[in-house]
Amino acid sequence: MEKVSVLEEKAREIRKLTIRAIGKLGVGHIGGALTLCEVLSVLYFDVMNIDAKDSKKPDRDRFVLSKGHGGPALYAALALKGFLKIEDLDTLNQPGTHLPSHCDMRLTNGIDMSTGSLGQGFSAAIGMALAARMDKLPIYIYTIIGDGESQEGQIWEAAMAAGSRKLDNLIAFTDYNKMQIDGYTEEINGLEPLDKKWEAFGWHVQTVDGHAVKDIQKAIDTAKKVKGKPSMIIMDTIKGKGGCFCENLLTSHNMPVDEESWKKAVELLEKGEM
Ligand SMILES: Cc1ncc(C[n+]2csc(CCOP(=O)(O)OP(=O)(O)O)c2C)c(N)n1
Ligand SMILES: [Mg+2]
Repeated sequence: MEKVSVLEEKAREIRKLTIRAIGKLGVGHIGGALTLCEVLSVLYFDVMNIDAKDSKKPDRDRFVLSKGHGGPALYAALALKGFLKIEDLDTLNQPGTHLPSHCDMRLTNGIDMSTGSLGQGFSAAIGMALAARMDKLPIYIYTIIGDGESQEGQIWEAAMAAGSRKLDNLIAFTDYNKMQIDGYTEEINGLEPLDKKWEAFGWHVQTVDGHAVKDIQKAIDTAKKVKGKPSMIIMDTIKGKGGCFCENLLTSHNMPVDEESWKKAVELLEKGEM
């Protein structure tokens, strides 16, 4: 396992690059991007079998960001891992870019599935896990869904299929930040008891602090040992985590970001004050 301090530093780098890219663009889904920095650090810098020099190798692990609006954080991780150039991040969602705000596998090196229409990426990940099993590939499929996204009927249809097919090569995460586009998840269409729901669909379930790299590492390690069930790791997260102008704000879902705000946020992260 990679050292916790190394992964925390990578998460900080992902966070700074995400804030900078959305800040330079001036608007974006910053809240639901900043929740992902720790899990992306663990996946990309510890867990996943991937190679930036051979980005399409068939026996690579796959990652599907089903909540595709979190793309900017994933691009930051891919850039730090060598799939993209760091300066590419400055083109985020500009005309002609290969980094659109939502993930597009036809445009971006290292993206395994196009996502953005909530609910669909999760089904695609389950298809990939079935295909990997048929091809006898010793790989894992990782995917992240949102808590608001979990209100989609398609999520539960897919959950039922993965459970009944006992897809133990599938490790999913719920980014449980308790907020969605226009309100608190529990007030709009409550998910509780979320862990019991996944268990009832035949999944192995764990709940972790989604901003603690050590807990995420441990949960993935446990998930890999589970046989005969797909795994759901419910991550307790804070929307806008680490951004001084957006942390824990409902309005962080898709907000304008001015230059003073993003520069201040990056400065505080560099000083270790956020
Ligand atoms: C099928 C579909 N319906 C609506 C949207 C618009 N939309 C984008 S993000 C979002 C809220 C998602 O909430 P959540 O999954 O909790 O995301 P997070 O809090 O992680 O940003 C919505 C409704 C969409 N992208 N796809
Ligand atoms: Mg949410």
